[in-house]
Amino acid sequence: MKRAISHSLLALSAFAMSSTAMAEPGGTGLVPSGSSARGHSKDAFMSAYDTNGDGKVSSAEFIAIRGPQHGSFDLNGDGKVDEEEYVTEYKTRLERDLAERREMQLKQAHVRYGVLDTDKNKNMTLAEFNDSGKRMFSRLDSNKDGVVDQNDGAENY
Ligand SMILES: [Ca+2]
Ligand SMILES: [Ca+2]
Ligand SMILES: [Ca+2]
Repeated sequence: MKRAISHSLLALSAFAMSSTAMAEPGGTGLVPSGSSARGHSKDAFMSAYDTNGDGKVSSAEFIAIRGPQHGSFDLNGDGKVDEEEYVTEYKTRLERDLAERREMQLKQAHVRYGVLDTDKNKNMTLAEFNDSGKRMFSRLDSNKDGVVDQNDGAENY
């Protein structure tokens, strides 16, 4: 049973990762997609600027992207980017990312419910809820003394 649950949790995280990966091509290609999550990482830099996909970013390749990137911020096309344009562009991406994350989290809540509703009758009884709680508790209480405390080595359930 323990094994079955960790498999479904694995499946869950694999699902989460594939949803994120599928969301990536939705980006403009000009601005690092998902940069809000990955920050200033080299990976984000490479995926944004390595346009010919040879695993290297030459300074020419880098500069070639900067112009269109600046243009993507310049919403009124006057060749300059004011603060509002810059923040609006970011806000648009942020809201898209949050909407995708929200959808993913809700899908995961449905998956978790499926795991909790053991007999799949679309009602989670207290007994079913407690079964899941017992598994959680017993995984954390790794020395099996009936108490979860610093003497238990398990870091997660
Ligand atoms: Ca402008
Ligand atoms: Ca049920
Ligand atoms: Ca314990």
